Amino acid sequence: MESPQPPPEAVSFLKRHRRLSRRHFMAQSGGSAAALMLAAEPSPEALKALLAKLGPYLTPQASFRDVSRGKPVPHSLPPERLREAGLTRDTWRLEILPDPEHPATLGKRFSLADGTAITFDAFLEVAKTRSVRFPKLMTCLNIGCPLGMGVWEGVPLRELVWMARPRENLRRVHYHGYHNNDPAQMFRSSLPVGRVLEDPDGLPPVIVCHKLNGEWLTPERGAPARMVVPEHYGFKSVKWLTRVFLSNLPHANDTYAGQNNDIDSPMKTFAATLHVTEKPVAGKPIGVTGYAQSGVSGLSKVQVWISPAKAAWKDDDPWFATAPWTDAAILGPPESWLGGTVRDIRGLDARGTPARWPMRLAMAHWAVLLPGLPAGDYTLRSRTIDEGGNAQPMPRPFRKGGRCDIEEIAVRVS
Ligand SMILES: Nc1nc2c(c(=O)[nH]1)N[C@H]1C(S)=C(S)[C@@H](COP(=O)(O)O)O[C@H]1N2
Ligand SMILES: [Mo]
Repeated sequence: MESPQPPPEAVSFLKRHRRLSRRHFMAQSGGSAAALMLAAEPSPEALKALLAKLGPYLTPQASFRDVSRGKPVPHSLPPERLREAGLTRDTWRLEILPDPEHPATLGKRFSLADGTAITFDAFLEVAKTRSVRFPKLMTCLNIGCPLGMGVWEGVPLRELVWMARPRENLRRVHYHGYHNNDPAQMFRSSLPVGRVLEDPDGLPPVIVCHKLNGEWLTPERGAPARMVVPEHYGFKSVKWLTRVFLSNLPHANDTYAGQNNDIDSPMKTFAATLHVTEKPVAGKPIGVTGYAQSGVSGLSKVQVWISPAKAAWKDDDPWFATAPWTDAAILGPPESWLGGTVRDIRGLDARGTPARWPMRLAMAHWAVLLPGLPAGDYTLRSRTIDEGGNAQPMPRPFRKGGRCDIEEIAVRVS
């Protein structure tokens, strides 16, 4: 059912959009007739309804899309089995061990066998002084749309690594989650130790995460704790984390390397459409809204291009780089993060204002009003330009390093 009142989040989007649209559309005046019309009408009706449809900026935990392997998937275990599996906060134990095949030299180990594995209480004790939280989109390398946008909170993995007092022969950290005690079901991922110990280029740390959007992780999201790797696709963020190996292996050994996946490529920048004016009428402006993922190279622009559906395009320009794209307005950050509890969210100041916007590794919404068109069939495309000036899908167009195809949507004007 349609609700007559836009939800509060949507109202704040409208406010953000009004602010932005004036600035944005004024900057374009002096250009085409469309730009002049927009300058005269900073909050056009055709966009209002579409902006009101945009969902909340942060995805409620239960609304995340789920990517989980296992027979049965661990989060489907009944409560008693969850306890047996060590997947409740009072039964969880995290092991930190030397890799049996390529052992790092450690001063201490945390193991189930000798009763020294880390309990959730011990973990929370470290979290008291060391926990960090940061905004991040969770995106699967192989799915076209993000799974959800969250503020992820946990203990930097390096705090736990240092507790094992590594001395030498440590080049890689690999880790896996609960897998029904069946080695064939193991889902493992790995990182170079350098990335665990240090955060290059202003990235947040790799964390062992226990909270999402201010709440305990749910079983589906990987409770009691999962890895969260800020700049990588979801497969590095192993759920139901139970074991961390400190290893001298010099290369990746991720389960996800199967199926031809490129497991070293970090998150890409790309755009997708969410809403287009329904049943657009000839000569009337067409509103479009969407979202963009800002990858490791950031996001400087979102652009759209609408062209007759059957029009041929240059053979030597597969990504429409030379097409007459129109800039969209990137909407501002939400007015409220986690109900106003913005304390200690990486990248935000004490009042919740991001130091840069759009934020890297996060989502941004965008909107644009296109001039009216004659009746006919059209193809609408959107794309991003990253902070290096690369138009999507460049600089990394290969699908197995993350989905970033230029989206195409059919629009009929009548
Ligand atoms: N233990 C475990 N962790 C896992 C997975 C899994 O199957 N098992 N799937 C991974 C993949 S491929 C993705 S994309 C993300 C999805 O996170 P989400 O289900 O919280 O959205 O979880 C990752 N962590
Ligand atoms: Mo994934």
